[in-house]
Amino acid sequence: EFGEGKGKAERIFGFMDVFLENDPLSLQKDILDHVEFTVAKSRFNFDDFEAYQALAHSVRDRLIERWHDTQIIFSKKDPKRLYFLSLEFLMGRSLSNSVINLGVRDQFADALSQLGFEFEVLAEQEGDACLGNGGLARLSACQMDSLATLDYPAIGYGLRYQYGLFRQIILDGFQHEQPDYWLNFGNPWEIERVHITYPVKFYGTVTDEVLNQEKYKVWVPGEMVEAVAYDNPIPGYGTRNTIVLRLWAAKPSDQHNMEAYNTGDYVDAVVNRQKAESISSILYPDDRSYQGKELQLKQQYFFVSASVQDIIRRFKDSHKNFDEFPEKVALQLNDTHPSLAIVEVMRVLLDEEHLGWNKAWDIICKIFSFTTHTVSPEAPVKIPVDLLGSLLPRHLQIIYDINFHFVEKLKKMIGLDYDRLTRMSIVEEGAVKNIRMANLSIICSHTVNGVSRLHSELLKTKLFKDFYELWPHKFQYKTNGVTQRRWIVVSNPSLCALISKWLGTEAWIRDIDLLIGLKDHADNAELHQQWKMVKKVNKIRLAEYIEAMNGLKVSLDAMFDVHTKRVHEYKRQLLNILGIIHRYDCIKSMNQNDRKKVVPRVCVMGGKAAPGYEMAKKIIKLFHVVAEKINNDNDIGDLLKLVFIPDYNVSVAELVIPGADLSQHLSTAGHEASGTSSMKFLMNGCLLLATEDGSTIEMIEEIGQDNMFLFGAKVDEVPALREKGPALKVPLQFLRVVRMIREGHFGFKDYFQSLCDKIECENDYFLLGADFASYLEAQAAADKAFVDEERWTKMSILSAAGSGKFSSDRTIQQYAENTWGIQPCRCPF
Ligand code: 9GP
Repeated sequence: EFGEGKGKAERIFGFMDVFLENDPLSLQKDILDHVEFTVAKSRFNFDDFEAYQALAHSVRDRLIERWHDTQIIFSKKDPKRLYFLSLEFLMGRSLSNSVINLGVRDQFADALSQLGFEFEVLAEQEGDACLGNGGLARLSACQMDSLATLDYPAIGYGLRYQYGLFRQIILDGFQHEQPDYWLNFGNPWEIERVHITYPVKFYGTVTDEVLNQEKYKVWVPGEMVEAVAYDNPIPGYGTRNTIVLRLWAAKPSDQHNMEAYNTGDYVDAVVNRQKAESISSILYPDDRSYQGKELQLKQQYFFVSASVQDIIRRFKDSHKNFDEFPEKVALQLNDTHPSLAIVEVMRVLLDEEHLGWNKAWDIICKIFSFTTHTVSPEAPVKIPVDLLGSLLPRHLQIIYDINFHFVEKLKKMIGLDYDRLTRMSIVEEGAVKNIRMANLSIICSHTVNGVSRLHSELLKTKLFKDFYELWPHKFQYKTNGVTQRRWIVVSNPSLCALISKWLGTEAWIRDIDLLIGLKDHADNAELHQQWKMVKKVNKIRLAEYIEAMNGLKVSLDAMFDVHTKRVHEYKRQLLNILGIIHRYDCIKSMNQNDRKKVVPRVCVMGGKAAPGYEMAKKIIKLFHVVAEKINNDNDIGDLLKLVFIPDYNVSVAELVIPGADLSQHLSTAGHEASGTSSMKFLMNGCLLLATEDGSTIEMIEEIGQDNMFLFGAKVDEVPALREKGPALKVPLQFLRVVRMIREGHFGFKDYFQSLCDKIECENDYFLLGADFASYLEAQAAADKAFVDEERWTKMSILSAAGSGKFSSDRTIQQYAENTWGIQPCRCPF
């Protein structure tokens, strides 16, 4: 039979394999075809951007072909599928990643060079797809790559925002935001599916109807919007499997606002239809707090409703009833943003499929798993009941019903402990009644995952303690990981080649555990030499970028010390700046002899502050004023240079990370759920200067604390330090650097007072003062290690060698086995 065993299947796939050829002539013909007919330029006259577009379309053809083949196998074998629901995906660029995963990078490069183009130059033409804020969103992208590579039958669902994450512009050292209308130049990686659309309903009323003597609820909507699918193929590496990320865009529906039509107000009706598109137009730029704003809630429901309809349609295509639904469907909630999916599935099963409460509830409890990405008690989403009831009246009823059943069951289990019952209820009582999306997600999911071991402990002992005590079996953790395909193979080709050479194989690109083999060569002088060369090549690349961006020439002999991530008080970019001021102050007071011993540093910072986050914006400004002073101090020269990289995004990260010698991860212990950028730095042989927080604790186990620069209070020490408040002793150096800012040493004296107050007078919640001395010690240890080149290189090799655990391949495999219950389903070659 087709797709099984030998014979016909292999013949068909054999034929399919030659459907699109990958020899230079065929590739050139494909590219020129696309120049002529897709880009509509003469094949005798086209520029780099047009060549990029044609190239992207030729690659896309190959992705589509493999995706179709994968679909055939999935349809035939009907495995249990994972549906990964996430409101954010930070995909970055697709070209290089795709050709590498397809295994046609060199072939395309050859074909292009014969046409007079350079692959690397064309790759630079691509813009970034920034459909997400930070860690959570990039994690989703890495996980999609691993799902495809490991042959798991999965589909990602999200929103196709017209405006991605804002572009950060720095003017006079202040952050300004500009809209990122990323689709301006088209997006060759997506396929618009005009025939895959679903109506999504909002507002209206719920009525009772009787069918076959049974009472049913009927939701009569007040507004209808159409969800249109845009498919983005995601190729696996070393496999034919190509899965899809399906993003929904909102379009007006013919029945958009029934009332306006009925009243005959034509112009209003058209304006309202246009408004429909705004649902998927903008990504909310705050990476932590999601308040229950109406448009945000509409976005959440819009993408959830379309995805659920799509999932149920696919299931019903090949099944007669819902008996097998839990054996075929796993739904992953990436944080609480998609949690309305629970209620939506319940609504469909009750009101449209008429399964009855018990059967529907039984299904719900078997299909959902939930991962939370935060440690902040304020972060979990709460939706005001009034808002939810007006936008989704039927969903509110269902939530109340779920809560009623839950609380009744809970009373039987724990008795009338009203405090606990109140804490665990889905409905938060108070002046404003709220729906707690985290409680809903925990109650309805079979598994609740944290993103590192420490995070999971904090969930169990603090954030979700009540639930953990009730259902300890539900709580698991999967330490985050990142994909080595993007973060080594694509972004650091020289290191990739070196690793393959020393391991004698490229197999580590799919099997990251092999990376540990580098450990055997950690003392090899020849490897040291080549390892240093690779770092140098990447530092040159970064230095050139810095010069092009900031006009600043930096010394390659300096330690490139990088701190790049979203700007947050808890991530303590401010601690880094205070450390820099201290370093500057020390150098200034040294004589020429002592200065010779100073390790020159290039301190690189990058990251966006949420537009409404005043403190974070002040931190960015502070970095700039300090940079201005130090960089223009001729007395300092190359000993200390500061660089802010504006608009830090995935493709900039691909350039910055390989060029870093040292990277900083300074979150106050207990605040970073996991952290993933540290994993990317580690894989690139960059040494970490970090607190014992999030996944760093597991890194210490893999790499050894001697190969890292650790500092700061540990998570169990933090509460006692906070307790001390103003009585906490802080080092004199700390007081001195804060005073320098207060007294206007760097200008903008008044502007920075509130920043200084926060760390000096207002309890210093994130403990900068308490951790300052040990931070400086860790910095001094890093300086000391850097001057001993061979020691540093060995530490760097050991960092990369020990980074295998932090591949998203491991994370995904654990999810597949322990949470989703899915099996690989491989497309034959
Ligand atoms: O802050 C966490 C970060 O620690 C984690 O690595 C990442 C992926 O799990 O998620 C981040 N959280 C968010 O981006 C939003 O809560």
